[in-house]
Amino acid sequence: MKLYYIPTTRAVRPRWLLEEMGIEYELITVSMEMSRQPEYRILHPHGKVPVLVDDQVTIFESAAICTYLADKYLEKGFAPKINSPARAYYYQWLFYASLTLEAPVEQYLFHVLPNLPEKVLPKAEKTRVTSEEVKEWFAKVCQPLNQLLQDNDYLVENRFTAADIVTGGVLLWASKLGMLTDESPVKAYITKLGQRSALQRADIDVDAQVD
Ligand SMILES: N[C@@H](CCC(=O)N[C@@H](CS)C(=O)NCC(=O)O)C(=O)O
Repeated sequence: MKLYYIPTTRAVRPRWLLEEMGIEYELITVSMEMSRQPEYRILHPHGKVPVLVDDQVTIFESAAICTYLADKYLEKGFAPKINSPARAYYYQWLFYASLTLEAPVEQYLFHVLPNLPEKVLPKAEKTRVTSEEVKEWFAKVCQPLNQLLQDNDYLVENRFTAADIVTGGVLLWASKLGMLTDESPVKAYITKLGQRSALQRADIDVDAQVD
């Protein structure tokens, strides 16, 4: 199984899950140069990470990879049983993280923080939006999570699943960007997730430079 990867990106999410499950994998760090090559574009049409290659499966999108892996190794216990009621909530949080929660975080990174290189986002393409506006949007989308996490340690069946990795991955990203300042159940949840040894192993190359 090969995971195409860049440290500190969304590619950490499937790596985190692989570490949680104790599955062996080969990590291939993708340089900017490699991501432009036609051979890489066959794996990922936009030249991004992560990509997972597992026998006949070549799949991109971090949440899809995590969902695939958790199902493939269902016996490891990182997804609720297929067709169980918990499974509906599991899907809810996986989709919520990718479609609702990540939007303000991406907006903050691209349009509020000043230090993105011109080649990543030309100044002319920056949207006029204030830090407060985006933080307010983010706080609003965090509300259902704060509500749930008031009485629960994890998102589904109150046990750690791949939904915590995908949602937690977005929240950890938001936290690193400085979007989460006030004490809240979400903040306590992120602190707890950050203490997981599998995440620490997956994020070990946090300071690595990739060209
Ligand atoms: N929705 C996709 C986003 C993929 C994505 O944007 N990956 C970024 C890293 S977080 C990337 O590969 N950036 C490198 C580049 O654009 O060259 C996912 O979750 O996998």
